[in-house]
Amino acid sequence: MSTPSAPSAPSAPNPGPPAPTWPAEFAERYRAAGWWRGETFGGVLRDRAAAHPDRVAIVDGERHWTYRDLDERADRVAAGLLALGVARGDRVVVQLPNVAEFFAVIFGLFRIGALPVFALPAHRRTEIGHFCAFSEAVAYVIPDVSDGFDHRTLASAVQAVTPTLRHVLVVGDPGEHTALVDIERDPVEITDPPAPGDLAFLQLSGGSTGVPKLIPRTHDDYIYSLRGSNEICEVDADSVYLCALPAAHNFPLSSPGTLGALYAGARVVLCPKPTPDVAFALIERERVTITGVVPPLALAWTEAAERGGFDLGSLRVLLVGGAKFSEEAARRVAPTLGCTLQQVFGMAEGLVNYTRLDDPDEVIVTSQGRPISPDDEIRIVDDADVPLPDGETGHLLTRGPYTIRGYWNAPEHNARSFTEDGFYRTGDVVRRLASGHLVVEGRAKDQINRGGEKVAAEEVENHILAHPSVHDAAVVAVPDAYLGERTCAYVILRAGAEPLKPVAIRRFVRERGLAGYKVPDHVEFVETFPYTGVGKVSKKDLRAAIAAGLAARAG
Ligand code: OOB
Repeated sequence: MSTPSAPSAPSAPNPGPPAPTWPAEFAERYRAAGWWRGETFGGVLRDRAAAHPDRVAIVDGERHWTYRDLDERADRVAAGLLALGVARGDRVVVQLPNVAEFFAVIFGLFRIGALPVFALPAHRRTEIGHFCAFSEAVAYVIPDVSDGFDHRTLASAVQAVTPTLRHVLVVGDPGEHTALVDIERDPVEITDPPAPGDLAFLQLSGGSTGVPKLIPRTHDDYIYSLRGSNEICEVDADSVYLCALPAAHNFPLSSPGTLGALYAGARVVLCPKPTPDVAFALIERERVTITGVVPPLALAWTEAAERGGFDLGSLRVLLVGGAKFSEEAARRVAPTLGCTLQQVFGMAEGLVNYTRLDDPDEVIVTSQGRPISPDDEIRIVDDADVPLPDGETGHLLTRGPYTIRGYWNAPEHNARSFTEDGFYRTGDVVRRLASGHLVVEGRAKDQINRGGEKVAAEEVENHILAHPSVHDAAVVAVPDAYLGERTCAYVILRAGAEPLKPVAIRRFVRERGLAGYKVPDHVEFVETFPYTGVGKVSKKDLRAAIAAGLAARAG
């Protein structure tokens, strides 16, 4: 073993603020129950690589990485990061598409106890700038060019305004930055590895506020959600999981996802694009047994499967979640794809519900499942937080062994998003069946769920309000046959301002560096907004107005 070179830019360690965590009596209970077993991601990978080094862990195109390969690459990245001065507790924004290096990087970070901050490939200057600044990230990991977008230029712009951001590491041609392969070093002993109760990473919240919040997840709690998911989804060492959604999202990461598959010693196949032709070819070639998609993709897949042309016979389970899956669409899955539908209603903050593989068909197509853990506490309450009897529709609150007790560094927001006794206010409106299954009936949070991609209304409104001609803005969901919902921005122009076309607002938002999925699908100029009794903009009335308007236009 060689020793790492001296850190290039030594700086005082900055572990960031302590994350809100479970009170001791809960932690003890979760350990005693066997939910938290004292494992870490670095240790799990080491164990799997020792148990079956030659088994394939990751398939990325023609590349096949065995468990030994992945273990070694993670060690090499870990040694390289340490040599750069990246330390335990440091934050590193990771924005990679579905490539094998994603796993080398995150397991390298897990090993040294530095925290990946999981950005999505679609994020742009505004989001990345915020994640880097807010988390005081010391490094940012990117592809060179992905989907026609040059991430190196974005990284340069963010680095110029983020003093903590010392390193930009590039998978591919580094341009003015550093190539990931060039930092990799021979493995070194990690003297100060993270403990099972330590934070493993920061996940992104879909959010309903002006800026996205960061979700602190520990090794213990997340690994429990993987183990529980594997059991429910029957993932074992013979499974082959296709990662069709962006790997960094909580659903394909952990439900049971790539990390669940790796925990089981199974094989992960990376899908560069979730279109039926690309995904089906991989399912056929790699004999994929399980995968997960959002409802619009499930629609596209069932339609494509009806046309035939691929052998999908290996597929046993299709997980569908991230947004409400309509009963009609749900009924088409088993007959067309020849597999069991498993609905999943989860959230990056924790709680994940699954329909069970042996649930009656009616339950599978009409409910969003029940929680992973017997220790997941579900409370369904009215507007005054008063618990409702079973069967009534209300706000879903939850607490449990893999649901966070607070966002990272957000005390004021936490006071609103959690009850005093630690229940997370999901913002979802649900009803519980006698079997314990939940049916998602709606949402109380000010968010648009665009086919699984979450858009916080307030965030987009703030950007529109920055336009010099805009007096006020309100962003709401409009129903959409394909995505479930799209976004509509209602805009009031300033008195005397020149009239604008919708495209001007859309371009303005895009040019402010917001992810494409947050650019409003529709823009409507109005003279005034409907208001509620207390003088707030009535989004309910706005939603009704645009739904009626669209229906009239559709004839
Ligand atoms: C998943 O995670 P997030 O954090 O992007 O979004 C969570 C929110 C939920 O609070 C709910 O509003 C919505 O997404 N949602 C669903 C749903 N699954 C998620 N709404 C209705 N039906 C469903 N099946 O989206 C996520 C995380 C882990 C697994 C699956 C999805």
